[in-house]
Amino acid sequence: MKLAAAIAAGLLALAAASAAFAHAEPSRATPGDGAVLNEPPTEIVLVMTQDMARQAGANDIKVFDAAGNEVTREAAVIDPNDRRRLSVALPADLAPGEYVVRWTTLSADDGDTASGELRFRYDPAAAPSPGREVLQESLLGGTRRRGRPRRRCRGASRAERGGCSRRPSGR
Ligand SMILES: [Cu+2]
Repeated sequence: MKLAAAIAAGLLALAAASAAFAHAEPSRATPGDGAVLNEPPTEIVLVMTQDMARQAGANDIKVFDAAGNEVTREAAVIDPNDRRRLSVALPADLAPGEYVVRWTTLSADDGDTASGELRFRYDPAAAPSPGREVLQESLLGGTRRRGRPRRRCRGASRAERGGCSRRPSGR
């Protein structure tokens, strides 16, 4: 009983600290930042550090080619079962080249907006590299995921499995 209260207090403190210092920023990215891919990616998936507010247009991912032209043709969507997971489909005819992934979010936790960009390269001839798939650890990820069904882990991409399994924090 006493221990449970102490744990609850600790989680509240952690939640407060997280709300004060963090926004809904990518903790995991697929493809990873700086990835070199031999096959064109079919979608961009970002898992955020905080829940996103379900508000039209507030959360989005736009992908631009090296000339600055947007290649994404639809708006990003928040996973109906996971308010931290934002994804957008990429056109099947993506040309080889460098791409910039610009994301923007509205946090459901504290109402803060955030934005940033990641990069990947699609080059059929280059040595492939996964890039940085883990961008930062989610402060609340461990507590929020407890007790949730884990079906997202099954058959999911590498980055998503990383989000489900418990890895040492060094990664
Ligand atoms: Cu914030």
